Amino acid sequence: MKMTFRWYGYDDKNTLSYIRQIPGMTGVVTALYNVKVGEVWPMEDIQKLADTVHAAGLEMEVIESVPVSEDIKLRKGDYLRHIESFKENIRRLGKVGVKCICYNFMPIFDWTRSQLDHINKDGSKSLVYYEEDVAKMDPTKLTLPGWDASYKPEEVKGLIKQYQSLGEEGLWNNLKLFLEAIIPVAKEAGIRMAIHPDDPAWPIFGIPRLIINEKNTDRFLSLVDDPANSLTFCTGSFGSSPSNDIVKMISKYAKMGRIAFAHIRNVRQLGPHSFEEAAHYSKDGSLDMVAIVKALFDAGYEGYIRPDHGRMIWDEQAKPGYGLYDRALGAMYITGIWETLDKVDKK
Ligand SMILES: [Mn+2]
Repeated sequence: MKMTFRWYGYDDKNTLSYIRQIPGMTGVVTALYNVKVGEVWPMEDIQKLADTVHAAGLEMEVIESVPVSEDIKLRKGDYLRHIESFKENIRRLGKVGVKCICYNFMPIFDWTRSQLDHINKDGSKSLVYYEEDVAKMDPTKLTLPGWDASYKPEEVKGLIKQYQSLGEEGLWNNLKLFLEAIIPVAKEAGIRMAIHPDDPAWPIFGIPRLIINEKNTDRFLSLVDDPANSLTFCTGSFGSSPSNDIVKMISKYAKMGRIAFAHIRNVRQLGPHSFEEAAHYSKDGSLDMVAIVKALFDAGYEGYIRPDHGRMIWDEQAKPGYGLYDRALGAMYITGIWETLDKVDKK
């Protein structure tokens, strides 16, 4: 495995030199953040980003994310042009040594939480999702860091209606047609496409969500049965739902060779549709982190791992979920489990 760390580009106060100082770190997971969804990423900006990362002694083999436009997901408006842009972005990223692209197919709402600064018993702060609070939210006014905030409330309302009438089967069909267009390009560019599951792992605000459980993930992988069509296995997203057997799923997909990238984090499940993000340490949440890492190890996993959302600790001020400290602890914890498995294995 290769341990990586998300870096939000030049404005990220968690600098490349800080990231480089985390033991075992091989590279960053990043993107261009100033290009409109559906447009082509300028080659000189991609090259500059790669050069900057490489100059810091790190690799840039994973991009998270190349966003998929609502037009593509709905197959309306500018979708054909947006698909061409997406294909061109794959080709361009391949030219600077990118090996894996994370993306998602979540309608309108990216990851959703009811609160970003819930205070835990130990004084740290976490992102949480309480079903009763989400039920009271007005989805047209909702915005969270990292979301595409370019839609006005009335546009969001319109989009929700369009997804409701498209329905789950319609969305599956649009995803299949998208994959059929991009996977051959990715293969040619030497890139594995790695879809991120929907977060949380159930439909919200009455709109369909696809990558939420084992059955749907099986279906996704069969849409284009090729290693270039793979997963970003996010333990926290799938693990938001107690009905998902995370260890079974990660073990199965790793053995199939269909995990290109893994987001490893822990969650405390509070019910079927409520959870709190926890420290990576197994005892702090509901997931068995050793069993999760062991599943990858036993499958001979050679893909990328990054610690996922961390808590806010030690008074750090940062983008919710993306402070330096707790994610660095998470990275070391995962690396420690991996090293232990490796050394015990060789005895
Ligand atoms: Mn994730």
